[in-house]
Amino acid sequence: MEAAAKVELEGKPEREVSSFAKSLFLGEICEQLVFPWPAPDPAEQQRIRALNAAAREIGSRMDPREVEEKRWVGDKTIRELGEAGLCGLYVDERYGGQGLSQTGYARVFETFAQIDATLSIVLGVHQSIGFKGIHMYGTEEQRERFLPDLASGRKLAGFALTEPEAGSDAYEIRSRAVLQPDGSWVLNGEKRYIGNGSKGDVFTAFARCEVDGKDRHIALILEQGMKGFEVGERYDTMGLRGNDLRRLYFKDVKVPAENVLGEPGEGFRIAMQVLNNGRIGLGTGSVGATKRLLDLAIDHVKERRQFGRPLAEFELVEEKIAWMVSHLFGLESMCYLTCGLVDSGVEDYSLESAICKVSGTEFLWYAANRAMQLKGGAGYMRDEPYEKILRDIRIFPIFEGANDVMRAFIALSGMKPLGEKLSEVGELHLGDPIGTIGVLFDYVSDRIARQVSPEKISLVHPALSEHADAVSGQVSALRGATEKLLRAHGHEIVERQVQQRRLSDIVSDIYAQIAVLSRVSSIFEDQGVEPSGQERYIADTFCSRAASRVRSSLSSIESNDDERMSAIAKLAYKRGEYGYALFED
Ligand code: MYA
Repeated sequence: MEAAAKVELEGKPEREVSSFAKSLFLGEICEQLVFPWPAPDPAEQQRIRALNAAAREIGSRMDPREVEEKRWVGDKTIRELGEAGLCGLYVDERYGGQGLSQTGYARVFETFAQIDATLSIVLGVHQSIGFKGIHMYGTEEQRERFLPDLASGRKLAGFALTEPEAGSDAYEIRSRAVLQPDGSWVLNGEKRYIGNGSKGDVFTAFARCEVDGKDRHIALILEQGMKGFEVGERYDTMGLRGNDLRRLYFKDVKVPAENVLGEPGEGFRIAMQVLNNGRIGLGTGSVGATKRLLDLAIDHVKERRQFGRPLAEFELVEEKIAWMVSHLFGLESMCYLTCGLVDSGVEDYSLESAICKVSGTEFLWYAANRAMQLKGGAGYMRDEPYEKILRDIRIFPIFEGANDVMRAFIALSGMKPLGEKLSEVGELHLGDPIGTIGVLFDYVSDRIARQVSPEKISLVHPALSEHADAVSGQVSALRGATEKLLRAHGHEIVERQVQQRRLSDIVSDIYAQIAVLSRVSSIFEDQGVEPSGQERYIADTFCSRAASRVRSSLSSIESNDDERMSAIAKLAYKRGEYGYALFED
């Protein structure tokens, strides 16, 4: 387990929490982690502005339709991006990078996302996941050997985890590396859906291996040109058509010992840690992409007149725009709070990044649909950007952890500390992890008094205390609901995915509200409450709506038709078709 963040809770001894979001499931709000709002580093701001300006300038010369036709963003574009410092944003300056914080990195990625989804994915595969492992876990020698070329864009990176039989169930990869007497590894296997496939020079690849007689995972740095490393056929994709998505084949590839990343056996942890980071990028990328959609939508509804007035004046149009603005404010707050947690050195942000990924990618999808709806018939035409945006972003809720799987992950790993806590006091016994997600609990029916009383948020600006109190109540209710589900289902909780989804949605909405409260508190403190009326209005609106979603999910945990839905699906599987014929065919 990663190092835990130590938090001094008022009036209580120092306690350890590994993650802010996980503590919410325990009914605790470790507010020192999220208040005050993480202030951006002023020295970094200038550099980010310059990098964003360079990105826009290069982007303005790129024609996204041409990229689709040629099916690549262009080697020249990559070269220019590299020369402008945009291919090694977080890489330390001594390796030729920009040394940006997670927050700085996210801000530049917002710009990429506003230019074109394909561009952001090519660069995201390269930096967010491709060589992130080398940056995080590489030895000094590996960093010196690989990072300068990667940060300058002279070389591109890729991330090779997914296999034909291991998509969401990433633990079950079958590629295998076998240790040789000379310390090298021989790798065999196959990967699929690998971005930058034929363009990449360096790949972080994952395989099974044996360590001390146990079956584990290993992370390897593969280089183009290694004997037996073959790039396979290209996929014909619905969107992101300029992303070079390929199969990779490993046929007795000899990987020298100096290309092992971290320790043999640590591979799965490395893969997950890299993905935790990548998932934040999809959240902040969604923020950037939605800003562009909102700009397009506002321009259109102000301009376009029907029934004698601008579309902007119709209530249903206002409702769509207001939804986009207020939800974007919540998502942006949540994503940048998460970046702030990473920058402050919190090591376990796995739940927060999964929350950003799920919330961001789904919000972006609905925002794109609504923006297109507002554009009317014209929005359906291919000379408008919407159809390409919709095709490009449709994969976001699927890759880097399918959202259903991420929801299960959020709920089950959130529940785990409470399950352990209850088992410590003799209420529940944790079983060995089995099943696909690997978090199981024994059910012991005896009830005892709760060990943890809910915390109240005290660091919020007084003008927001009403929402802070409401959120504190929701955190307490989240713990109550989690405990109740654990008691009711015991081991079977891993099978109750609809309930898991509700817990995941609740914790996401709580986290977003806390992020908004932290952000707006700091605005009030800097600028005063009176001049910040608009932010207050947005915060009020976002928190009230989020609170109502939380209430609705809590009530569905209590009372639902999950069993009926399950039965209907089983009947349909049995029939193999819809089966309720209204007419004779
Ligand atoms: S890349 C490939 C994407 N693939 C995935 O994301 C795979 C999804 N599956 C999983 O994440 C895992 O299999 C799950 C774990 C979560 C389901 N952090 O028994 P377990 C630890 C830290 O639960 P599993 C792509 O798509 C866990 O605690 N640790 O494992 C290209 C346990 O440790 P311990 C974690 O049942 C996209 C151990 O692992 C995490 O297999 C390109 C085993 O756990 C975690 N998260 O299920 C995108 N999870 O034993 C480009 C588990 O110590 C991005 N563990 O208790 C570009 C961005 C740009 C944006 C631009 C936008 C416009």
